[in-house]
Amino acid sequence: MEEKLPEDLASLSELEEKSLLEVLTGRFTHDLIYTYVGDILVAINPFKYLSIYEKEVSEQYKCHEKKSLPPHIFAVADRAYQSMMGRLATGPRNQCIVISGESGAGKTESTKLLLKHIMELCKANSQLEQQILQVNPLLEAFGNAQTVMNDNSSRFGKYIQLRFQNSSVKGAKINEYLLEKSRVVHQDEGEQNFHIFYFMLAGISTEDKEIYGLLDPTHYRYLNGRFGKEDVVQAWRLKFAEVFNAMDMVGFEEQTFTSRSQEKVDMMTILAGILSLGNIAFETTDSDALKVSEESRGWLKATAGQFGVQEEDLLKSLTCTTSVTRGECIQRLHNQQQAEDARDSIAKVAYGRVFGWIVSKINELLAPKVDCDVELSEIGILDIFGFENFAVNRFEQLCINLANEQLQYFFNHHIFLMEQKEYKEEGITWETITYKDNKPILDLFLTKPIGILSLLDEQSAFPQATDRDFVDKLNSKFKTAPSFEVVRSHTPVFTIVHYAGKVQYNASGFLEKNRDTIPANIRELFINSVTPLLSVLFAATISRTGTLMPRKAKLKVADDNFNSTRKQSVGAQFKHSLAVLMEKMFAAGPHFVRCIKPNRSKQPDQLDSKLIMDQLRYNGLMETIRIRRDGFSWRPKFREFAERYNIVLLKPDLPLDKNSCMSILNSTGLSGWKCGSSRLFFKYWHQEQLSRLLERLGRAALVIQKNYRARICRRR
Ligand code: AD9
Ligand code: MG
Repeated sequence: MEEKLPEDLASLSELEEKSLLEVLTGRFTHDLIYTYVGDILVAINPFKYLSIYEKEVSEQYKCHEKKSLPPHIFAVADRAYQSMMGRLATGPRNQCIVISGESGAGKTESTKLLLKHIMELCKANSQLEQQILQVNPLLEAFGNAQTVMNDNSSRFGKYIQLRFQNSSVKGAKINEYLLEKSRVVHQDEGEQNFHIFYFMLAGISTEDKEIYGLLDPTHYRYLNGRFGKEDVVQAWRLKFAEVFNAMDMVGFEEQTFTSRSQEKVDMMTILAGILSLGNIAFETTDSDALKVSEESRGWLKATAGQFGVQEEDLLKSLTCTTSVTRGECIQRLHNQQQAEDARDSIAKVAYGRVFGWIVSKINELLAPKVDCDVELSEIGILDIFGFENFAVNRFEQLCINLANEQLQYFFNHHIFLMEQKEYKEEGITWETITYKDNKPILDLFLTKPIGILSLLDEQSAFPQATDRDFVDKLNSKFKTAPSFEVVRSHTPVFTIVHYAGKVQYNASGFLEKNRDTIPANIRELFINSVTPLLSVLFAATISRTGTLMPRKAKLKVADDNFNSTRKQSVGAQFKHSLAVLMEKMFAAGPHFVRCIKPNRSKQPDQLDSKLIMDQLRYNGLMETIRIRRDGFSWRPKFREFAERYNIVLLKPDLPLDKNSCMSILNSTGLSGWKCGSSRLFFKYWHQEQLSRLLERLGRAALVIQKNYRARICRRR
């Protein structure tokens, strides 16, 4: 089996797609879900429980030699941890693990396994370890939802940074990206709202339901009037208890004598308020004025109560916009559509704030408690949505695909450019190796002054500009750019040729989403809420580091969705977060995990070959395998090589230098290798040839080694 199912795809002599697939399929049918491509770990989602994460297994992957154990996610954690500790080859102390793959491929599960193993490695048998492990269930309850692709799909991206002093963990920090807030108000067929709503409605006691003003789940429009069957509801009930437990463990406000903590009560009340808000409907009167429909009166009252605001004030912020122009207060009445949009944007912003609060609270509680002059090292884990190409692609897909383009660039840089750099340093000629550089696509998005994002900002700054104007501008500026395609259509669409394929974007709503403003009267409404948490959430801003800051200390440019004249657009914020992330990652030692989804139906033991090949291709793995194979995959230092192969010359006490290496190699008759200034460069097949040679010499070598050791001992 070993012979047929190699653990490293880069070591295959046949590079045909067929043979790659054969290996992966063969391994998968034996439940070997992990395979290497050089240093990269490929993980195929098994969609079933495997007993490979038990304690005995994790014990083995502690400070192990990479080649000595089968490929495993724990091996990646171990390598990152050992590198951070400076125990492996030299390189930066800070490490980052980049996990990629499409929705449902297993990124979040991999993140959790990495976290778990790193906690084991640093023997952090402390309260802090438990706190760190509880972060995920908490984030998942508020940031994950059931989608057609994945029953537990992360609707936000995250970078978890674990901070260490020497070998022990001292704290953690989370950066979150692009929470899909639109899910609060709308879900496509077969999808659900964020988990927390279901957990809450299933888990809450009848008494608490009354306190929070919650009714039967099927009443709520934001949940599409649907709930779960009894067994599902039972599971949600348990999850609800788990979330509250996680909040306690992480250290959210202690329970008070009333046995309820104020912050948690507020949080639940806000969530209940969001559900009630969704049920408010509007109708026009005979006089063309807008009013809340008769059946909605009760919902309006309930929402106002839950949000802790006056009913009239809430109504006003739904039915009209107030703006101040040259000191004069101007009110503009909404039509029905505008009132519905205002309602939905209040729900989205309130939910976004609750999520932001959870993250900032975690960051506050898990911040390292060490003197500021203590230098901490870091392992970061990036779990971010994969490349998306749907029937209709919107602003969210544009941002997600830009992030993936940036990650692909990082990957290319590491794999290819670093490889090239090393050849150069060692004086080896870089031969025929080429790769697809996606820098031009990144430039198309990010270049100043006229990248796509800056053009979008420019248009967003004009109140009268339309999405069509934006696309017209794109068409005129980029019509000759190789990664851009003009689309002739009545709808405002354009195409980008991404590294992973062409994506057509529909720009309807781009300007609005990029501005993401909330009307001043809505902010005022919430600041004046008698619900303390709500008031704080709108009176404070969430800083780029993810902590809540009082409004006074607010940065010049707001970071979240404030309606401020100096507010940064969503595109600009995202561009900034990406730049910060990249800066961190480029300065760290990278590790890559490529997750692969075996089939679309989430079934165990089923493998769709075409689906696998597509993912290998746009994950950059095919290209990597080729480069690894075309290049010199094994590069031992002179000393390492001479030590291991001096046996070939039957001279174990040979000096461990370049000359000895040359003598050894000349005597083997191998060809095609190269000699650098400090190390040798071999193709993958050289290693096999040398091990066969060693095997042949095995007996003789053993005898010689024995005699040599005896001689040394006698000398001592
Ligand atoms: V998304 O982009 O957030 O929609 P992910 O994060 O890539 O997606 P996730 O980790 O959530 O996917 O995995 C999807 C499901 O696959 C999980 O809920 C598990 O049921 C299943 N899974 C993933 N990895 C493993 C594994 N190593 N062992 C067993 C797994 N099941
Ligand atoms: Mg996920």
